[in-house]
Amino acid sequence: MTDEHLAAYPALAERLQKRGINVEDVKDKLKKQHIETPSWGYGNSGTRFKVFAWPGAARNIHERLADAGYIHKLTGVAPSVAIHIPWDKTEDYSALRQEAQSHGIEIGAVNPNLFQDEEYKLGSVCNPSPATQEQALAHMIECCEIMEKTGSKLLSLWFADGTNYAGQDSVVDRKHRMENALRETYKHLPKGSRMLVEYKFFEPAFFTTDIPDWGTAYALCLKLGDQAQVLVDTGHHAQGTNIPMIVAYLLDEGKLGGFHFNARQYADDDLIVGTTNPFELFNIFHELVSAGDKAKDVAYMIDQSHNIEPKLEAMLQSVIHCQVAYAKALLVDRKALAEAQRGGDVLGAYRVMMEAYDTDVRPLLAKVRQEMGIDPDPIGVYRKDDYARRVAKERGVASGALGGFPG
Ligand SMILES: [Mn+2]
Repeated sequence: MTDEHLAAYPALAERLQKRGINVEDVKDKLKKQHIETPSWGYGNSGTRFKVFAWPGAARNIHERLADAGYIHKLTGVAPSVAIHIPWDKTEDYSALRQEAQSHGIEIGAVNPNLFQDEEYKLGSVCNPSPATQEQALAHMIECCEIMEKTGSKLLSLWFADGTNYAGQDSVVDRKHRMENALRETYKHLPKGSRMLVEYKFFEPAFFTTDIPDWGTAYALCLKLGDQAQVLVDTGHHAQGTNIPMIVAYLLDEGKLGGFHFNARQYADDDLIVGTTNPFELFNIFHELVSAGDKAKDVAYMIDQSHNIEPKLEAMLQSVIHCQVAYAKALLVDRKALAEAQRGGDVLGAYRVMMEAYDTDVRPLLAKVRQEMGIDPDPIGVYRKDDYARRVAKERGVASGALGGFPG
């Protein structure tokens, strides 16, 4: 298969060049793509019904770093790993940073856990109890300190806060508690770092959610300042929501901080990105490419829960799907698109998009990988390699999961 893709590259390159696409420029951009994988995606996690333990699933932060390093080695475009505190808590964060570097990766976003403590039953920062609010705030500040020590530039916040029944709590009081906690945390952000505020329309709360949508997250970030931006998790919207349009709006306002990529069929399913939603993902990347420099600091992170699929292979597949979507977006003939738009040529514009979307970019990606000095077929290498077999033997089948799952 790989040889076939590499053999098909010259013809594809010629065809693209004829369409006015600068293939060298496209390859350059693909080589610089950066997809961050989550530490929690390498350990056992699953659904509320059952967590199926995977032989070789990472049992601690050290194994999670090794796995993330392995995915980066195979793909060349996953040079950082997001961590979750306290799941990835350790005594010496400078040592953790060095350990990550020894695997060829850096520590990426730091994610505080604001949903697992007993005290958080009625919420974390929005909890009616001042003591619990304090506890949640102290944890977020602790995560800012961890950012300093690990060299992380991102504090990634998701709150499970909300209510389940009418009258349970004052929506406005909760709004004020959220604003207060974010304002206090913002003061502790390391220099040059950013706070990413994630939203989710429901779950675990089912009546009100304290940050239910991008507009609420955006309003909070506007009040906070330049270091606060919105994080778009692709699984956190009502059915039918046009996510690429949200992306375009936030990008233009300078308020798109990053993504949590995953796919869904029904709600926050956390499936492998690009499986159910490849066209949506393409349109998201089209908006990112269209935004040019305004998209230069966007953080691309994967946030998934692999329940029945092998952890490493799932992560590999996810990174590859992000590469495919970005590659296709880079092939959109922007001149032709602008002309069609100016002329009101509805279907002409649509066909420009589809010309890019329908292009088989596998030869292009195989060539990019070859030029990066890695194998053009990461899945093939993974399946032949002994890494997964070796860790299955060394680590065995771990009992227990991380317990719960971040948004
Ligand atoms: Mn998320």
